[in-house]
Amino acid sequence: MYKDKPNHPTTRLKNQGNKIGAVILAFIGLLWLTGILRLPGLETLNPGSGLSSSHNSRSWASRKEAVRQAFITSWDYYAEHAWGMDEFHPISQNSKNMGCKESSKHSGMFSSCPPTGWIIVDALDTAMIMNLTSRVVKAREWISTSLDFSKVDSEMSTFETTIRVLGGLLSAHYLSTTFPNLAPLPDDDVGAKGEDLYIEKAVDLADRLLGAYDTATGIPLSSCILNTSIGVGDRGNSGAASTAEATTLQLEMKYVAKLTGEPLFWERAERVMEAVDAPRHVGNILPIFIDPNTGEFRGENIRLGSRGDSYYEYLIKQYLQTGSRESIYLDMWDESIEGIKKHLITWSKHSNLTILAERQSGLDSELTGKMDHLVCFLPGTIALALTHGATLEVARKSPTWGKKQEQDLILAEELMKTCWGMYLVTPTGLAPEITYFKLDNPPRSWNTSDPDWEMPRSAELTSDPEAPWRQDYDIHLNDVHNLQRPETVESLFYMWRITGDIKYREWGWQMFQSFLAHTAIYDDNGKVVGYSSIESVNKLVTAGGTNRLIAGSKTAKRDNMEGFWFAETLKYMYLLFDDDTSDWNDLEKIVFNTEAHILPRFDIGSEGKVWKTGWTRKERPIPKPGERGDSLFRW
Ligand code: DMJ
Repeated sequence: MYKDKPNHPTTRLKNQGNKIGAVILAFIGLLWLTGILRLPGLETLNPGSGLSSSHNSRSWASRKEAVRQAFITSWDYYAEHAWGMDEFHPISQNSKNMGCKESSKHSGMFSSCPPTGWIIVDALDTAMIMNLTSRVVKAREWISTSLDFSKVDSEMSTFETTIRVLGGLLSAHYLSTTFPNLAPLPDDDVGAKGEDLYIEKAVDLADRLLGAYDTATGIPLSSCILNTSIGVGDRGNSGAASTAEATTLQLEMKYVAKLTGEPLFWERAERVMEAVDAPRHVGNILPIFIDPNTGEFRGENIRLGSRGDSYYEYLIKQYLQTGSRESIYLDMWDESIEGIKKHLITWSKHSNLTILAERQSGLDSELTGKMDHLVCFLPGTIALALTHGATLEVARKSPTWGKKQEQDLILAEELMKTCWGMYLVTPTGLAPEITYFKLDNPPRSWNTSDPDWEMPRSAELTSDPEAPWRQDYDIHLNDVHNLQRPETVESLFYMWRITGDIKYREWGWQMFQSFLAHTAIYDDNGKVVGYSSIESVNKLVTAGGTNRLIAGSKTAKRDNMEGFWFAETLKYMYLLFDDDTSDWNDLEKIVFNTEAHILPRFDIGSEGKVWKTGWTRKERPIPKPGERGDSLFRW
């Protein structure tokens, strides 16, 4: 649903109540958050104004608490006005369920289009790790009494339903059963409504979703009607499936198989990987559409943005999920990363920023210097793939660590910086949905022939408003919206945990403050009641907008609070500032699904005797001289 970009912003401008009061309170709030103003009796936050401010654990705990408060505010407002509904529009206070066409004020009536848990289930594991017991109890009660997939008769996205709802239920099951001290249930609630609630709902949902996999190739159709378990092809793209969507279901289905002992879930998910790998696409980077009936790619648009992104993410995460036993997925990841370097990486014209570009008409077509915000998951995922979740310090002691690994680390660091620059370059401090970059003509490429070649390093992103690096960022009018997306903070989280470089935490804190300043919505008394995606990261609506703190409260809002604001953006922010060392928070023991739901790594049994990879990769066809893939050509 969010894979189709760009979204064209409307010119909707909302009057948000008492503007003067809101502005004053926002300003006071910001002063408080930045530590300039300290109210007696309240735990104060460490000043975030200077990036070199103190890094003691108390300041990080305070910052973590500030994120928790933003989650509570968002959750409580949703609970007050749209409890149980799938979408929430916090300014109008309208809401709607997935199957309904119109949104309206919450009536509590679900009969015509029942709810799917789109927000509650997505938000649940974040509430658990934040120890928000009463809210978790309320959500659990709702899941028990109001979530019934057998009633959902609308076409649900196979991918989104899997990553958000199935992933959320599985994570809730894992956390609540393995770590009962997280948001512990009150004594008199033990066993209420069935202790197996989350897993029962998850298995029912997974079973219904399998209907989408009934295709000639096993590649799932893009939608599924849950009450009948019937798959529906994407009408908008002549039935083609999105590559990322088809290949971002495996962590969830394999965990269901592991929990239930039912191999069908495993086999169906795995068969998709075999089908997608079968054409052995040149360069090991894939076009973003594939035909579920023939298994052939549709078109040659190759990118790591929408419809391409999480294919790559789930390669390395599948390898990690099953205890690093399924080397096929590591091979596929390794080959893909080499393909990405060779065909998609270039550098910006003025400041050598590393750019993850697109080939919109195949590997022989020109590079387009365009980065969806979605691609910013990659730096963190590269770091995860390099160390498998260990710290860099430990990973560097491994005998397999060498020059290639150091080079990939630089790639991750540089891409991280480019993504951070997307935030730094705008007046709101928030990134747009899509950014274009000025490239050389012709664009530079990764040097694969010279073993001594060093990757270009970028210039410092200085605060000078005239600094040349700013000229490299080119934001088009259609792409100026911000949907509260998580990818950059997701990568900051991995980069911080793995490298231990404090700057990633500081960048995250700065980013969080920008979210507070520019996405908050207010009630008539000027109190912050929630957060919304915004129309433009560039436009401050007031005159005299040099004062970001004041002007920021008047960005035009889109009137939507996204599920992934709860599930991902606030979760990764919280974990970025979290020093907890529990197993559920240990990157070597868990994998996050693509919606940031926490799943355990597990053993597939020695030599895969219990669960195993049931397929091998096909031989790559030998290209004729001059054909693509020939050594004179490119592979
Ligand atoms: C999330 O739903 C998932 O992370 C998905 O893989 C793509 N991005 C959105 C949020 O931006």
